[in-house]
Amino acid sequence: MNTLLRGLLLAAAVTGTGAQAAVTTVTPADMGPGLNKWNTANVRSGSSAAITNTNPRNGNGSVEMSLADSVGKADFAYTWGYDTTRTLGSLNTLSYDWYRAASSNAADHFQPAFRLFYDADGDASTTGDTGYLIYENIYNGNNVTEGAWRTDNIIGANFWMRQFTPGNTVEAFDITLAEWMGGAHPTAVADILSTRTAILGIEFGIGSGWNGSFTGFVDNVSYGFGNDVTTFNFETAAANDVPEPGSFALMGLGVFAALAARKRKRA
Ligand SMILES: [Ca+2]
Ligand SMILES: [Ca+2]
Repeated sequence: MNTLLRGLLLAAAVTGTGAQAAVTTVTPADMGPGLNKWNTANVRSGSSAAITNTNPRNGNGSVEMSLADSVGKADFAYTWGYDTTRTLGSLNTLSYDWYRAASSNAADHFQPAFRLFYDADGDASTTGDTGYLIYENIYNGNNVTEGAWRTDNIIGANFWMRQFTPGNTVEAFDITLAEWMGGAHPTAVADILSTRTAILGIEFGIGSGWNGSFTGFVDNVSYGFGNDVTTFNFETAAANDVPEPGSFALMGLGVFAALAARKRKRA
C-alpha cells in the first residue's frame, strides 16, 4: 500500500463515522483580513505571531507567538460571521495543539488561550450581547509542561466569559460550555447563552498582563458543528503532493474514487 493511500485510510479511521472532516492547510499566503481567513490581531510592539518552521507539530510549520513583557499581546483569529448552522447547540468538536517553550519565564501556567467569539441570542441586529468564551489551562488542571506539544480537547472544558459591550470580565471560571448553553448566569450582567447562541469565529492568543517573556506555538486547530468539521494545519508552504484540502470527504469509497480521479488527472 502506498504512503498516500495508507495516510488517507488512517485519516478516515480516525475521523470516525458521520463527520466529514477536512484538513485545511493554512500558509502565510492564505492569511489576510475578512471573513473565512486566518489573520493576526492585536499584535503589540515587541510581540509577534506568524507561521514559522521553528517548531512544527506536523508538516513544515506552526504558529509561533512571542511576547517580551507584561504589555505584550498577540492573537490569531478566524471569523466566519453569522451562520445559522454554527451555534453553541451544534458545536461538537473543539481542540488545538499547543506548546510552551522552555525559554519562557512568564508565570508557569501561561499558555496560548483559546476563544470562541459569540453572539448570545444569535441575532445580528442586537449587538450588545457579543463577547468571548475563553479557555485557559489554569482553570482546567493547571499542568503546563514546557518543551512538549500537547493536544487539548476542550469541548468539555471550563470557559470564562469576556463581554464586549460594555467590556466586562465575568468572574466565574468553572463553567463548562454545556453549562453556559444551559443558561448559567453567574453574575447579573453575564450574557445568558442557549443552544441558539451564534458562534462567529475562533481565536487563540497570548498576553496581555503576562509578567515576563513567553514563546509558544499552536498547530492543528479543530472545530466542528454537526458534520461540519475542520482542522487547520498551519504550514510555511503547501506540500505539492497533497490533494486539495476539502475537495473530497475522507470516507469509505470516497477515498478510492478520489485517488482514481487524481490518477486520471495526472495521466
Ligand atoms: Ca503544521
Ligand atoms: Ca445579538
